[in-house]
Amino acid sequence: MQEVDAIVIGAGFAGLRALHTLRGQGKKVLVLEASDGLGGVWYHNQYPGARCDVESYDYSYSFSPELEQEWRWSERYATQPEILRYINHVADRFDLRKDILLNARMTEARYDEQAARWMITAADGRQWSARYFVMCVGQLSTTKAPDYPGQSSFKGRVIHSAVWPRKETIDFNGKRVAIIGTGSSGMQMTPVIARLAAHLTVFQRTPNFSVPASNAPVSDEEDRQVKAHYRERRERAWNSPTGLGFAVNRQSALEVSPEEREKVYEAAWHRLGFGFALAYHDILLNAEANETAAEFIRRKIASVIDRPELRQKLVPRGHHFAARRPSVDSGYFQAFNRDNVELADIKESPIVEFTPEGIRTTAKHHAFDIVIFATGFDAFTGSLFKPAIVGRGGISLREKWADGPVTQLGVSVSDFPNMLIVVGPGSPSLLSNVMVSIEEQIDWLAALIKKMDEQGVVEFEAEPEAERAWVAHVNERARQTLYLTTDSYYNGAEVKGKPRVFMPYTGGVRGYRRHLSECAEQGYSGFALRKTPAARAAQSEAPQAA
Ligand code: NA7
Repeated sequence: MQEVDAIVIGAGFAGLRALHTLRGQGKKVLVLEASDGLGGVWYHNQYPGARCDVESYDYSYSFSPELEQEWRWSERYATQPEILRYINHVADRFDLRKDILLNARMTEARYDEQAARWMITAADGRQWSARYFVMCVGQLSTTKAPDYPGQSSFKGRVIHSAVWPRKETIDFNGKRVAIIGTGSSGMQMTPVIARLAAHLTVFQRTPNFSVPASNAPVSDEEDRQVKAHYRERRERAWNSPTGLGFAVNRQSALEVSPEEREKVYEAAWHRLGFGFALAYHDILLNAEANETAAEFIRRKIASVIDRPELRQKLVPRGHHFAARRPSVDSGYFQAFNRDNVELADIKESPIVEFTPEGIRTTAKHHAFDIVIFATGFDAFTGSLFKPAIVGRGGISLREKWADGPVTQLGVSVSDFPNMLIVVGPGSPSLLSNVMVSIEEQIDWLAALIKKMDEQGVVEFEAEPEAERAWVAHVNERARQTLYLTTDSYYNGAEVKGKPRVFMPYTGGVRGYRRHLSECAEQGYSGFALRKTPAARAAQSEAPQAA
C-alpha cells in the first residue's frame, strides 16, 4: 500500500488547486480522478453551448500572477472547450499530471483511528494510506434523470447533458431532437441545437428566470486593462458577497423611484449577467424588492417572444427571481421564434411515456431521433454519498448526514478527522463564484496543516458543539433570505426523499472568509487538534488490565 500525505479526490478546479498548494508545502499528494481526463464538470458537460456564467477573468485561479498575465481569455464568458484548455494548461504549467491518477475511482475511504490515517480504496482494488483526505468532487457531478414508463423501448439516442459523449460529435443535422429540462444546461443548448436540428422540442416543467449573458470577445485593450489591475479586481471579488468582480448596490430597490430603478435594471440587464441579482442589495431579502426585479425581467423576456401563447408559458411566475438558480442565456427565448422550435409545457400536459418512436404527453405524441436529458444533478451530497466514506467508530458519512449535512464551517465533519470537503454544504459554494470559494478553503486547509506540522499535531477534528452552532448559523442566515420560499436544489427538493435542508451558506464570500479567518486566528476554534490520535489517547487513559 502506497503511503502519501494527502489524497485528493477529483481532478477538477478544486483538486488541481489542492494538489498544487499542498505539494508546494512539501507534502506528498496524490489525486485520484474517476474519469479519463482532467477538468471535472468541465470535462463532462461538453454539450453544445456549454459556457460559464461567471466572467472568465474571475472564473480563473488567482494563486499565480504569472498565470494570470500569461493566459489570454478570448470571450467575456468562456466556452467549455476554452475552460478545459485552461485547466489542461494549468496542469502542464505547474507539472501537476505526474501526481494525478486517471481512471481511478475511489470507492471507499475508511479512517484508521489508531494510526490517524485514511485508507483509500479504488474500484480496481488499489489502496493508499494518507494522513489527509480532501474531497474535491464538486456539487453538481452526480447526474439525475427521470425514469419514464417505456424509456428503454425508445429506439433513438438518449444523452444526458452532463455525460456528453466526448469522443464523437453528435450530428443534429436533419434530426428531431427533444431537450427535457430548462435549467442552465437546457437553456444554453437550446439556441445552438435549434440552429442545427430539423426540429427541436423543449420540455419545460418550470419556466426559469434568465438574464442575457451579453457575451462578447475580449479585445486586446480590455485584456490589457484587466491585467494591469488584476489584483484590485481580485480584491473586489474576495470582498464581495458572491465572489464576482463587482460591487453590490447598497441601496434598497424600494427606496428609489420607479424611473431610477428602471434605469439601474436596464443597465444591469445589458451588463451584469448573473450579477443582476445584486442590482439592489435586498433583491434576495425582500419579496417586494424582488418583485420589482422579477417584473422587469418578465417584461424583457416577453418582449423578445413573438407568439403570445408562448409568452404566457415561457415567462417565469410562481417563484421569486434567483430564489432558485437563474440562468444566463444567449438567445434562449428568441429560439422559440424559429419555426423548427416547439415548447412542450409538461406542467400543463405531463409526459405519459416514452414509445419506441418518441415521447407521449397527455396532449400528443412527439417523434424524436435524439432525446437529451438536461435534468440536472443530485446536488451537494450526491457525489459525497457515492463512495463509502467511513469515519470514527465505523459511522458512514451517509449515516451521519441522514437528516441533512452537518459541518463545522462547511469544511469539516466530526467523526471524520483529517477530512476536508471543498465547496461542500455549509459553505457559499454554489451561491458564489466557486473559484473564489475553492481557493479560500484550500488556502485555509494548507494553513491548518502548516500549523499542525509546526506543533506536532496529527489529527484535526470538528467539535460537535461547533458544528451545531455553524448549522444553526447557516439556517438562520438562510431564513433571512427568499431562498426558502421555493423548491430548488439548494434545499434538496430536486431528489425525491432527500432531506429538505438548505445547504449552501448565504452569508456571502466575505462573511464566510471572516469566519474562516477568525477560526484560524483563535487557534482553530471549533476543532480539536491532537498530538496523538484520539483512539490511542483514549486507550492510554483506559485502566490497565491486571
Ligand atoms: P438544473 O438547473 O438542476 O435544471 C434541471 C432542469 O431539469 C430543470 O428545468 C428541472 O425542472 C428539469 N427537470 C428535472 N427533473 C425533471 C423531470 N423528471 N422531468 C422534467 N424536467 C425535469 O440543472 P442544469 O444542468 O440545467 O444546471 C446545473 C447548474 O449548472 C446550474 O445551476 C448552474 O450552476 C450551472 P424543475 O425546475 O425542477 O421543474
